[in-house]
Amino acid sequence: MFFHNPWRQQQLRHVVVTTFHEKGYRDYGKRCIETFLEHWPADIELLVYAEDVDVEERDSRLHVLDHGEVLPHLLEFRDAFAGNPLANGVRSSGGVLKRDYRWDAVRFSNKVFAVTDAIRRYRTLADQLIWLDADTVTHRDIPRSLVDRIAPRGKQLAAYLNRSIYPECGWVGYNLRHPEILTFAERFERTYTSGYFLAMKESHDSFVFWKIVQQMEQDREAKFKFLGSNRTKSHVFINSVLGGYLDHLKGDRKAAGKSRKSDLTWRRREAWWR
Ligand SMILES: [Mn+2]
Repeated sequence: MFFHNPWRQQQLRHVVVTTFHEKGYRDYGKRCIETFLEHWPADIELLVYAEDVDVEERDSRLHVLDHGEVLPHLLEFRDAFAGNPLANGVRSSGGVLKRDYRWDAVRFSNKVFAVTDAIRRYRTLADQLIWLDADTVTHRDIPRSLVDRIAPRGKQLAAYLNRSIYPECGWVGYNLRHPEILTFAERFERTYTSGYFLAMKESHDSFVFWKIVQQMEQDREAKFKFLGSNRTKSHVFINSVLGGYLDHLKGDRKAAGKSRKSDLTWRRREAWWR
């Protein structure tokens, strides 16, 4: 006989999504896939939006989509703003042209259009969609209970790595059962396609994500789950619960294949960090 146990949280269905281009595949994407297949629970699949690159790995848990084929809105967006320096990270400051990722909407739009496509694609097939940057390495078996525990539930539309500035969007858990999830996806995409990002203080995906979720919270359309810390400014990913299982190779850490010990704000005991 089976009893319904109200204390036991229901097991959720999860899917993980990422994207990379050819160089990214060689530099970190391949390792992201390999370590995913090695350390993630067997019932969780990885969806990859691959841009002009053949992914060599074959696995029943790995699904590869051709970026150029399935993301027509991204290609239209890039074409529309290709000639606009303001959309490509170049701004004039005191008469001098400066490059800065904070305004490189075209570069970071990859992530935006991939995640919005994945949200629509998996809307009825999974409960949580986890965006995971391809410049991450999974270094230890991830317990299924952890993935369930940190997932957004009920009125929470997403679970993200908050910090004192815009969040770290290398990991974002989206609640596919939330009634406003398609509204979120629509706004995320439209901020770019409409050109509205040009009027914003910064236009990379993390900043735009932050502005949209803050507005949704203020308008009481959705709540959110916070996986980070408001006291941290940088490296919130590896200093959160996620650091026990994953590393996030930001910037030049990609070449080293590992974050620096000095990136940790507290001592981690896992083998990876020793
Ligand atoms: Mn990253």
